[in-house]
Amino acid sequence: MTEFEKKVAALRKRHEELLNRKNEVMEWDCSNSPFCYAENGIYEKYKNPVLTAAHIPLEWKYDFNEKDNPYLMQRIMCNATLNSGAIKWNDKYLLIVRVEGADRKSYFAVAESPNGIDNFRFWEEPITMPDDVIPATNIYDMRITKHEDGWVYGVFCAERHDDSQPGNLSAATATAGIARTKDLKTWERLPDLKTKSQQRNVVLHPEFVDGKYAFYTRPQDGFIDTGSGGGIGWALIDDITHAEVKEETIINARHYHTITEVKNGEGPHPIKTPKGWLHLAHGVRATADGLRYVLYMYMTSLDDPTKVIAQPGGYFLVPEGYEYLGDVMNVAFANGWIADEDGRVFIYYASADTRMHVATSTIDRLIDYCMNTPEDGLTTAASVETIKKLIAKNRNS
Ligand code: BGC
Ligand code: BMA
Repeated sequence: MTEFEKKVAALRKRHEELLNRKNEVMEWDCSNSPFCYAENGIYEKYKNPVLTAAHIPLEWKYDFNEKDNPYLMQRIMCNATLNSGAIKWNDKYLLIVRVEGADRKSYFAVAESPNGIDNFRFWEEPITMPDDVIPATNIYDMRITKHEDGWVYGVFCAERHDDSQPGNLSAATATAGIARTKDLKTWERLPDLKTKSQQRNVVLHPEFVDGKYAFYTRPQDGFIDTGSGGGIGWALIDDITHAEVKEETIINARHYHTITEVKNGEGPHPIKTPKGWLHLAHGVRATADGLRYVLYMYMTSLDDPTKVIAQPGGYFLVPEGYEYLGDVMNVAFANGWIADEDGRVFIYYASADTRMHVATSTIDRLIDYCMNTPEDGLTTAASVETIKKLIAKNRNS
């Protein structure tokens, strides 16, 4: 073996070890402040992330020809694996990962695991996503929906420079891109969603409603600011191949001094349960240190998916410990989850726009959480009353 061959073999061995690493439920630990993982009974977090930039195939980074790459350098570096859509597919747990290169361009790639918590492996090549009429500069954060029309849809954010402000390099527009597939390999791009405002976090509901396609939307005045956009919206659409939002109603509003004060957005499409649709979403508030992204849940009615029937107060999941650290600090974001036949739920979330994790729970636990967590009373006085009610109940039981 030449020195080069030895180096390649060592590299491949380390990579295999990383890919084969077993994952374990994380011990809750608050003794080692500030790395406090607080037990909540609602879900389990895991020791290792399920995907990092180091998981992508070595062939995507290295030129393995000794003559052309004698130093065995990475020719194309990878920055992060984050906000992933998720779907159970031929008994495997699949993530449609947002992979971000060192060049800040995101692309989609499928990673597959036999059990949903470890051994995620990327398929051989990233997804080639066809462009809409006006090509996007960047695409990211796909929500995947197996629709009852028989197609699998991916809805994602397509970002372009806002050419109406030529002097401003940071002026951009966010639009919902729509594509569909039957095999997660070949994608047919449909025209982007037409709406009055900019849109991020658009999600396709899995069922027809009144014979129409239904979208969760998130109207926003600008590229970053939601402005008058009041929260998570809902729109019915006649033709998915020319999708246009004519009427949009806000179904999950933002509120002053809550976790959703600045923005909120639907996560993956909701899970249907006998008690209602279970929703996972993100809420954003401003801090002196920038925006804080946390996850929260709510439920809507089976008869009327625009009607909220449970709204547990506060957040559901936040970054903890090393999850705070990364490209964009203080961010937990989720756009994929899988409800298994046995009632288990795999919640895929990214931390700090850097890596992917899994948290596990069950449909029953999540319904219990949604139905029995007190609502946010929106003031300190109300929160104290809520706590005192619980104390009184515990006194009497
Ligand atoms: C980034 C996204 C981010 C958005 C708004 C985009 O350029 O790629 O990750 O959510 O800006 O900050
Ligand atoms: C948003 C999202 C994500 C990202 C987050 C934090 O606007 O759409 O892409 O995780 O910002 O940077």
